[in-house]
Order: sequence, then C-alpha cells, then structure tokens
Amino acid sequence: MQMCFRWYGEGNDDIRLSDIRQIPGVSGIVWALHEKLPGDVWEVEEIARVKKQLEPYGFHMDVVESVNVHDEIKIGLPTRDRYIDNYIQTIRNLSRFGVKVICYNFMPIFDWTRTDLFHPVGDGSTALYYEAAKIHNDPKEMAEYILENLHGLTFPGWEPERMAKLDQLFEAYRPVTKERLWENLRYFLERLMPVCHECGIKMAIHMDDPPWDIFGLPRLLVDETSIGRFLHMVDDPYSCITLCTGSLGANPRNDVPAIVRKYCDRTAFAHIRNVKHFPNGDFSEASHRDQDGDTGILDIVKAFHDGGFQGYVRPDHGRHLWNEGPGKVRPGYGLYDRALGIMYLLGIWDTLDRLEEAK
Ligand code: DNO
Repeated sequence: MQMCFRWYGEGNDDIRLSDIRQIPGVSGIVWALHEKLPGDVWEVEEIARVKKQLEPYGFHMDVVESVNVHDEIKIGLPTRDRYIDNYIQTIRNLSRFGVKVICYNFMPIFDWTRTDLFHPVGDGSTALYYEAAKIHNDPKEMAEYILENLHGLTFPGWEPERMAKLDQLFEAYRPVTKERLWENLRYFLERLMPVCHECGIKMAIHMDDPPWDIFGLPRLLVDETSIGRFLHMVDDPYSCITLCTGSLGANPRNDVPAIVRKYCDRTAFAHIRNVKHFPNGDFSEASHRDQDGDTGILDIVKAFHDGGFQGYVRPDHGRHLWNEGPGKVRPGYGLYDRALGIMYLLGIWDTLDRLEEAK
C-alpha cells in the first residue's frame, strides 16, 4: 500500500506541500490540472510545472485524479471520437512523467453529490452530509447550493461552465439509458486500452457516489455485481477500479470488506473513508475510526492487507476540524482529519505487518 494525499495545486489549495510533508508515511501527491475542462488536452509544459512543484518535497506524481471525461463521450455522440483522441494524447503526455494511474468517473452530469457540505457531526466538527429527501427536488437548486459553498474554488465535476448549462445537459442525457451508458463506457475504454498498455498507465474508474440513480440519471458502479460486470466488460489488467469505500458504503447493503476481497487484484487505487447511516436513508461522513461509522474500516484494511495490496491509497474526505469552517476549507478536503485518517490507516497496516512477521 502506497499512501498518498490529494492536493488541488498551487493557488488552488490552502494546504501547502510543506504541510503534507509533515504527515508520516505519505509518498505521493494525488494531483490534477484543475483549470482544465473535460475534453482538453493536458500539455507537457503544464504537467512539467506540477512536477517541478512536487520535486523539492520528494513526492511522486504517479496518480492523477482526475482527467475528466467529456459529456459527449458519456452521451455517446458521434463527435465523441475527437474528445477520445484528446484523452489519448493526455495519456501519452502523462506517461512522459511516469504517471501510473488515472482515476476517472463515468457519472452523468454530477460527480459526488451531497446536500449539506458543513453538517454538524455532534462533536463540534462538521462533515459532508446527504439528506435523501432533498434529492427529489430541483437539481439546479442543489448545484447552486454546492457552487456557493465552494466559495470560488474549482471542484472537478462541478465546473461552473457546465453547471450553467444544466437544462441543456439534462436534455442531452435524456436518451442515455443505463444500458447505453454501459455501452458508451465500453466504447471509450476499448479505444484507450492499446495506448494504456503502451504507456503503462492504468485507467481506474471511481465508484458512483452515492451508489444509486439520482435525479433520474443512471449510475453504473454501485455494488459488487456492477463492478464485476465492469471488469468483465473490458477484461484487461489496465482497466481497473478506484475502490472508494465511502461511495460504496453509502448503501448499507454493500458489504465493502467483501467487495475489497473480491476485487483487490483489479484495484489500482483505493479511497478509504467511513460513513454513518441513518434509518431514513440519510448519511453523514465520519472520522476514519471504525466505530465512528458503519463502513467497516478495520475489516477493509485487513482485506487489502490479506490481498497483498500494492496499489495506491489515500484517505478520502475528512471532517472539518478546529478552524476549518465554511470559506476556510475545501469541503471534505481539510488538512487535519485526513492526516488523522492516515495515521489510523497506517496504524492498522503496520500492526498487520508486524503480526504477519511474527507468524
Ligand atoms: C470526491 C472524489 C471524486 C473523484 C472523482 C474521480 O471527493 O472522490 O470527486 O475525484 O469522481 O473522477
């Protein structure tokens, strides 16, 4: 397991690389060119700039999250090939810098979806929260709320340019049934695989968050069966998953440790976080500590350890602690709780290593 930390880039993240350097065990930065729109080519000079920023701290840049997929690819329009060619060029450019994994998603219109970005947890901290009843309402209202609370920060999947065209986007996705979306995903991946082999880069799809359809939009990667379908559909060692425990764990019926055991060998990247469920279908994000949520963090880490997981991992969202209030922190991506999460995950991992040595 190689521990990483997500960073949004110079001028786009209040957390400094020198802060991250002080968290024990972090070897790499999970990065992206956040100013790029889906469909743009990431140019060599732009990637080189990030490399130069990371180098003094000794961080690797093996994992990119995310090179976002253009809507025309997801919708399956005839013009998609142009954007797929751009994606391929980006893969080639990234490979010149030793990138090994691209985390991406295939969620229509919205990326992760929450109804409250600063919900009180009960201990003085706040966390991302999903109130099931609110999701039946107007998607525009939700998008406006989220953009307002990002306080001008860019968040992949929530590009203001795209959000301004929500009506058109919903219209364009109207013919895209779940089956067509699967088909469009297959088309995209099959075109990418030869270049992924050539460049040594794995495409690692992120789970859909939350793992069910929202606002009538289909979502694909939601449980053990759908992950199996995905891996079988393009059965290639370069088509992998980003196993996000919190996304899958939002559905209490998902046995996340069992899913880890089953698909560990095709997991290139793991996002580990904890979720607490409420009986009415709401959920809140929680600290990484096992008993603070319902996801089964101890069993999940044990499952990765038993599977000999060599891939990349990052703590996922954290709560907002201490001085990390609205306007002062990127929702879900504060410094402190993610650092605490890392120490918890590494504590479990190191103990399991020691127990194995003693056998
Ligand atoms: C949420 C993240 C996702 C993820 C994308 C990958 O915080 O886990 O936004 O980065 O879905 O494309």
